Amino acid sequence: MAVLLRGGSAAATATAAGPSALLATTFRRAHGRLMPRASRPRRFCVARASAQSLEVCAKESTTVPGRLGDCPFTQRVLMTIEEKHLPYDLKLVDLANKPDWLFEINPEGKVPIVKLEDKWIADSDVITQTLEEKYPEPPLATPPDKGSVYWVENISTFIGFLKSKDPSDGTEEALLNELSSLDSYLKDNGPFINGGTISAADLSLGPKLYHMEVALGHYKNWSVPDSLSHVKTYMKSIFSMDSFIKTRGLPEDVIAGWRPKVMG
Ligand SMILES: N[C@@H](CCC(=O)N[C@@H](CS)C(=O)NCC(=O)O)C(=O)O
Repeated sequence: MAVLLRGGSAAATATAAGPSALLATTFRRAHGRLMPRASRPRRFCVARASAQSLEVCAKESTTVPGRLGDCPFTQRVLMTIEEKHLPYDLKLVDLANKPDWLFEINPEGKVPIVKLEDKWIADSDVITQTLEEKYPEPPLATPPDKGSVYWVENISTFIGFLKSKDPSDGTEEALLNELSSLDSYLKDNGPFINGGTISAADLSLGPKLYHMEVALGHYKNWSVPDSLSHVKTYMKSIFSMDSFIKTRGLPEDVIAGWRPKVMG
């Protein structure tokens, strides 16, 4: 697979080869501008695929083949890697047509999966914790008392409201209650979960709030009320981070991804 990340958006081209075959032809993701694939001399491309790059298996877009998809767990991992300024190679996986090698490296057949020191690691919780241990600078760990705040990991009420067909079933109210708690928390402790600096909890929550915004905007014509100003400012801050913009899925992919849940 070859990866091309330019400017603020992520795009990638991929071969159907397995993970080890991919490494030899992968452009190393580095900070700064990358030249278009066609204009790169081949020997240069191979030379840049160093053993130090992290390999990241990520969901492929369902609307634009060869582009990074809309998985919030993968985005969390990629934002962590970006914030730690680590080089990486993306391997896009068509989750509707999973290759055999995916199950070899993760029997659950899920992404994200990251290769660290020749070992494949699955699950965004495990991956981000391992990255923090191996690459402690800059530190991103959220102190346990703040990171364990219940809404940080879930925004579970968003899915209930998204799936709801009955406007009076209380699912919107449940989401608003959850967001109100977050708003109060951010008002007293913000602007981020750990105060003035971005930390792991924000990198987990931000992509989920993006899914909430895009999916509820599309399917319910709903947005976070202006009264929850701290949540709105929080979302704006995270959504404008370079690491977020570079790793986010297209709104079309987010919408397509939630369609079965909405229709089901
Ligand atoms: N707990 C996992 C969840 C990962 C996950 O559910 N990934 C989705 C894509 S967003 C996936 O791979 N789905 C494929 C499937 O369930 O078959 C994590 O945090 O990494």
